[in-house]
Amino acid sequence: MPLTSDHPLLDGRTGTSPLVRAYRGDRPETTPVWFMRQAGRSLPEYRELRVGNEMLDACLTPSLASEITLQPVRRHHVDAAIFFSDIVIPAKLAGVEVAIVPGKGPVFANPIRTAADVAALRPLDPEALAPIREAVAMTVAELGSTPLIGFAGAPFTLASYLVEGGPSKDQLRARTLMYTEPQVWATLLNWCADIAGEFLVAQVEAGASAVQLFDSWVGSLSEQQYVRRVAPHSKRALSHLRGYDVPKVHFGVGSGELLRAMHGIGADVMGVDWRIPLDTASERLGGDVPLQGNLDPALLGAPAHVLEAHVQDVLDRGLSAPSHVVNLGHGVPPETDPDVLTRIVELVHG
Ligand code: 1CP
Repeated sequence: MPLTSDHPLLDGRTGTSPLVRAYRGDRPETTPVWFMRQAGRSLPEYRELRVGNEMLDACLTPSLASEITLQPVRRHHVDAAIFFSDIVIPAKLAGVEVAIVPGKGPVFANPIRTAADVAALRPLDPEALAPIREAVAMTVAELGSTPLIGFAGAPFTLASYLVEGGPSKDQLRARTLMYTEPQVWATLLNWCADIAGEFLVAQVEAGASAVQLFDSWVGSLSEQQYVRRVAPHSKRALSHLRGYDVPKVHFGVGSGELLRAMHGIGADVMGVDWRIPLDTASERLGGDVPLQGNLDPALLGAPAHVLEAHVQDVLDRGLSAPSHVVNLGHGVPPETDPDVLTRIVELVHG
């Protein structure tokens, strides 16, 4: 489906913004920058707003989700907002019982481990996405010419949480299921792909100007297994956006060996983690893929001159790609001094 003429990408608000231009392979006058997990615990204004509000309730209360999304844009003058939500929200809206435990992450009361568990998963009713559409619309109305990035968790990362029942180090249980019950696995990943795809469509239709598909834990897979058992489902998630002309970013932690295969699912831009320099990433991708990344979050706590040299190095290496959006190699750690992030934005823009 095409975007409507009042969508920010088409009505003159974000179509020529530095972020959208860079995502489309162009080099704007200033290099755009935003940060994964820019909303959240590094900001005192976020911590204040969260007092008395559970994480998932905040995500599903449009005024709160919108305000939290806007906070880092006001403070840091980043080139994009990323919608404040969580990768488990579509599962919750499809009726799966999940809580976000402070200091831990998403925890599922009933992990999905058998054919019967998978068969009992219900589709996501588009009506259930109403709070998401409302929050996105409210946010976009405030953002003006700053694009909003919508996002979803990719099927593998989402399925890892569902199978494990919560965060895990190596996604062992999930990978065991992948090998031993390939049919159950495929059905589960298709379900994840469809709820993620619908979540993305809701955000785009309500005004998001780009999307990012997070396959955060994909680095625990071999390339062979990724291509065979995961990539087709990630492709299915993005295929929900067929016909919508929005830039699609794909990102995974520890994905240096998988960059080419991950790009192949239909991504326009590849997010790169901190383990592989951008020039190497660009070479692996054939030199013609816009890149996003890849400051090492560990350097956010380093002395200013060390951090500044690192930012410059990332900018220099980013020149090897057709275009570059500066970001971290993974999310902002909660203990980050937010002034450091503001300073990075000034450096990149300067
Ligand atoms: O600015 C933003 O980026 C905020 C929006 C956002 C996004 C894009 C949040 C809010 N979560 C996510 C995606 C998300 N959630 C991912 C993919 C990105 C990534 O790799 O970081 C993943 C893996 C999750 C799962 C999750 N949710 C975790 C990780 C647990 C683990 O396995 O290590 C955690 C801690 C959460 C909770 C969560 N989600 C978001 C925030 C701000 C928080 C912390 C909640 C709090 O305030 O305590």
